[in-house]
Amino acid sequence: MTRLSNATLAQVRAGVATPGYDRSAVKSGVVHLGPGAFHRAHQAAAFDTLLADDPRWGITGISLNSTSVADALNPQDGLYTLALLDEQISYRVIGSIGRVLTTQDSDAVLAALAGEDTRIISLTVTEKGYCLAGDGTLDTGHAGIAKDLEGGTPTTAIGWIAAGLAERRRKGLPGVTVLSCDNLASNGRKLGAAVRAFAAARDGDLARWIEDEVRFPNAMVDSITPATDDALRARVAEAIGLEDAWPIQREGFTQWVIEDDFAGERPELDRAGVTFTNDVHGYEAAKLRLLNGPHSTLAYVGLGLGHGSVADAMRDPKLAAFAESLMRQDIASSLNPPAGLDVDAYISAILKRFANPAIEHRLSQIAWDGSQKLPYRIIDTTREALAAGRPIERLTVPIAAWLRFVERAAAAGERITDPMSDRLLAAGGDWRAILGMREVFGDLSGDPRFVTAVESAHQRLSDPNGY
Ligand code: CS2
Repeated sequence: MTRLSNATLAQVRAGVATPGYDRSAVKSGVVHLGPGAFHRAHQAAAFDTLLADDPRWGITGISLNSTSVADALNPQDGLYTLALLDEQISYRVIGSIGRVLTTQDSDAVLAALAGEDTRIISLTVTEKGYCLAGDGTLDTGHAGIAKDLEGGTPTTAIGWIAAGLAERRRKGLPGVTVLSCDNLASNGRKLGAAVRAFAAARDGDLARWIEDEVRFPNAMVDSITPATDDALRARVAEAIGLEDAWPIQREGFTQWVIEDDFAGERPELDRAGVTFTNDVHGYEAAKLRLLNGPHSTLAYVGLGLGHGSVADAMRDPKLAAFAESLMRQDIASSLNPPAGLDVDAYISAILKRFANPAIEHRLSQIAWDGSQKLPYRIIDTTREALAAGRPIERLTVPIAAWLRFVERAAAAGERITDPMSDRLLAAGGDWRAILGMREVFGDLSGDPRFVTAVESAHQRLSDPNGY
């Protein structure tokens, strides 16, 4: 079968949207670290819409740890298909990514970061890619950060951003906007502080230049994006009439709220449905706590019950009702929603998205990196509930279910995907040892009310249905 590329774009079957702009006129205004499925489903689709009006916002992707995205997309001139999984599935070929570099080609990566046309450096590197300590500041003891601080070719996202900014300064270029698109509370603030701390440890003048010239807006990103599988590849080949090595799928819903704090010109992403605001915090907390928190709950409780996907877990009436009570009774009271966000309606919409039967979103995928995700998703809410004197019985269930998940893996001699996996599995038989890990639980580790509530939930979960 002929492969998707610039040369074959005109052969894409009728009914599939293709870039309605001249790709050869597109400039690379965005350099994106981590062009994985979420980026290609979300930000790249928004820039694709914008490119119809303004050719200055094409994307250069940079893969930090693997060549697989570059290998799949470069032979396709960066083109790929996005499947939107609503009641009716629709397909759209996205053209905003021009090329994907890998950090093996370090000169090209540096040149892209310090390109004259580059105005935004964005990133989706997941929670662990920020190399933060438990208090949210740069973990200078992190092996990658320690190595990058010594100099040489960077290995971490933080090291690369600092190197790119140093090069921009050396070349006399203006600063840029560094835009975090990961699910961390106050992602921009934390990233900015981490990059400045890294720079300060190497070059005080660079740190001051960053302070003056570079902006790090907070942002909330949302769109459910299950991993690509062979079934998707086959469906896409059928729909577009060409081979696509790495199509992406997501739900129809997408949301991107960005703090209005840019270095220089702001792309008119509002034309692509993006919201610019001065108060991202309210949106961010609502999304992390009401979507990602229950997602992790369905994952850890659901896996214990043998469910495979989010939609399967939502077909379990007891578990679906539990998730809803958690959201409406425990999490909603922790929020300070922005004006205009109707929390009840937001919860109903999320529950409907979870139940979407067109989406096969594996619970095992969501269960990755629990030590990094739970603090933002559940533990912050639990801490605030305790401080305010609200009950925490339900909130401790996902935490206890995660402990059970680690225990099961340890007992079966299985690996888990988590940067703390070695320590977690070593402690797997002793949940108290895990609860003592302050980088995950912070001060709650030493709070007897918290430990007692987790112990009781853990006990109840000796029956997977006993939550
Ligand atoms: C999920 C998220 O994998 C996970 O941990 O909770 O990827 C979730 O689907 C997105 O944040 C939705 O915007």
